Amino acid sequence: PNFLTMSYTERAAHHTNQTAKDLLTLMDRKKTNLSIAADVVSKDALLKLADTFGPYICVFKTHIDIITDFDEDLITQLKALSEKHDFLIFEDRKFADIGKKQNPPSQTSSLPSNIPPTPFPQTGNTVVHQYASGIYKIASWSHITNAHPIPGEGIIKGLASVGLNLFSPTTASPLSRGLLLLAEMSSAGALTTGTYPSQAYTMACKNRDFVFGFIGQRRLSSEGTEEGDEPDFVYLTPGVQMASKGDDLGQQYRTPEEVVLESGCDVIIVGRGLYGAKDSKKAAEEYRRAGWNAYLKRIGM
Ligand code: 5FU
Repeated sequence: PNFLTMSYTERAAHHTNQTAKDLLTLMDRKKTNLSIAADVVSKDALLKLADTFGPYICVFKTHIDIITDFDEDLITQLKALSEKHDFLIFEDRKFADIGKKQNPPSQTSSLPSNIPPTPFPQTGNTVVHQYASGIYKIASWSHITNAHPIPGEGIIKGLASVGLNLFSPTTASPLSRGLLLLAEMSSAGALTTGTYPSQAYTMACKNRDFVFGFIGQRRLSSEGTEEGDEPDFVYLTPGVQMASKGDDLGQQYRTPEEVVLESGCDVIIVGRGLYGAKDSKKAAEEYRRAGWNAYLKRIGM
């Protein structure tokens, strides 16, 4: 199948991960492939961005660790806004540490008996805790998160042991999370070159229950896969702006057309181009329309 010319909704059927299905159908339903990079440092500012840009976006991208006055009420309110405006939350955590423990059985049995059991400590290591625990408990509220493939496949296994085993505390129904691998970065001099993206691709293919896409600058080819056997992935692309070509710290910008039409990516992630604009709603509608028209052109509509 040629996923490039297929609608998002048609592609949803080619995914097993529930978050991927939810995202792809949401995009067509809401007619948007726009995501905001909400890089603000206070709770109020973050919630304001979610409420202002919520109607225009499919994904609200956070860096939760830059919020100076983080509290649990922020999460409660953000979740409510995600339901009100129909968008998914993506914590851009860029996990990059070890996943599975070398030797889980002996570690488990050596736990002192006065330490109460916690949901995940026996099966994984650093990223398991970073995803499930700490102050932010990312897995409990973020539909999507991402990881660098640099530590090897164990990072995916570790994160999946959390993200695919969650239950809603209120309804007791499963909450299947989704993971994106960082195949390429937008910044100048990024080391994600050579065989790096294709190795990320191979890792993703082996873990499609959890990994449903990439952060990247172009749709990756699947050399070596049998014809008709090619899996689909969703591509979310940062480094998008229409008015500027970059910043003074190495960010490199491309337009929605370049990203969606020429490079075959799916979701445009825009930060300063949106929250830096004088007229938020006008900018949101411009980026939404540019991204959406590029998609319609791509699928021949
Ligand atoms: F993985 C990446 C990447 O390759 N480039 C990025 O810029 C992530 N980003 C994020 O996208 C970065 O952390 C910001 O949150 C956002 C870009 O914001 P901008 O204001 O549109 O440059």
